[in-house]
Amino acid sequence: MKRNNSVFSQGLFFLVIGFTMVFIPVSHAAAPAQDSKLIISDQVAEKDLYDIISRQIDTLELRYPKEQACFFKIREAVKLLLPQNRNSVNSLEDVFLSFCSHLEAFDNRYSDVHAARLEIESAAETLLRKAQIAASSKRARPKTGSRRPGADLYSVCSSLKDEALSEELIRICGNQVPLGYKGARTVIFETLDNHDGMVECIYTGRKIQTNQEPDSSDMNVEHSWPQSLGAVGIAKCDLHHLFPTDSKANSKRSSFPFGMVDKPIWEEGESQFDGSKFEIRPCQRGNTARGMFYFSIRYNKRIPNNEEAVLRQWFKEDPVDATEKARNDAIEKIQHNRNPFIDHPEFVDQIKDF
Ligand SMILES: [Ca+2]
Repeated sequence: MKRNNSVFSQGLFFLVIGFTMVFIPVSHAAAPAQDSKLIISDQVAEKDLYDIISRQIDTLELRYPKEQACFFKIREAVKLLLPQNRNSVNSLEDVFLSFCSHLEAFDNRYSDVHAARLEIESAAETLLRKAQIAASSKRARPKTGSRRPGADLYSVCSSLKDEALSEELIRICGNQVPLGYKGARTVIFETLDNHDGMVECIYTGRKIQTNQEPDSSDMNVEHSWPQSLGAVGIAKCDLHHLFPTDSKANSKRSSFPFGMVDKPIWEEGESQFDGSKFEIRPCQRGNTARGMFYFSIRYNKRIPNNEEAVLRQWFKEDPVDATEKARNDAIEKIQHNRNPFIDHPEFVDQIKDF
């Protein structure tokens, strides 16, 4: 599995989050890159997104004519995200990361293109998200009908192992209806993880009283699988690995792997951090492990061996309980897919390597 390890590039995903919520007419895109206030939303059509990117690149190319080779690579990469070219690539996400790396190389050489770069990347990320949604809807959707949640969905899985089981589970759980990141945050704080008006941080146990999304400096949404390691597009808003967290605990965990801590430099509510690993308090360990296993299968991502060994241990220490089952049922009602490792924890042992 290819991964883009550039810290700078990884940071971009956080930077573009703020650009995705408000729709401003596409005609604004014609403004020069340095003046534009364009903000991209999912409502912008793919052709218009491509036009936005093209115009921004045209503007930059006029300013930096010697960089034609770099612009050529950027244009070629973004073309692959368009509907007519998507079937020719194996991984849309890799295309997006390649696109970002070319743009980053250009940004690193010039100090006045950063704002344009963020706009171009925001448009490209929206294209990626649309491409992932289209790919998801193409797959056969299992018939849920009047099925009781969790029943009969996995009838052929008990005899399968490893790759065969993974493929079947992707077929079963790989068809969710994405909420968008704003939608996911709203759901978490207003309904999914709001119990009698209280929302609890999974790491520290701190609770806040709220009926809406709180200030992000107080409580935030944790991506158990970090955005910088691949939780982009529809994965960024997949509720099965998202949980409410205290903002300080969230920033301590950052993108660090989960693991056992001997000498903590931070601890709160039984969770600990030693500067390189984050240890989760016991009652949340299994929930997070099952969320990570789901993510690995659903998005075809590998978990590093050291971290996987800890997650397998945590998965056993903290078995599925009624609250976790209820959350899985609630998520199915919202995004129309389930975490198979909550429904059938034994599947974890049928996959030797996530
Ligand atoms: Ca638990």
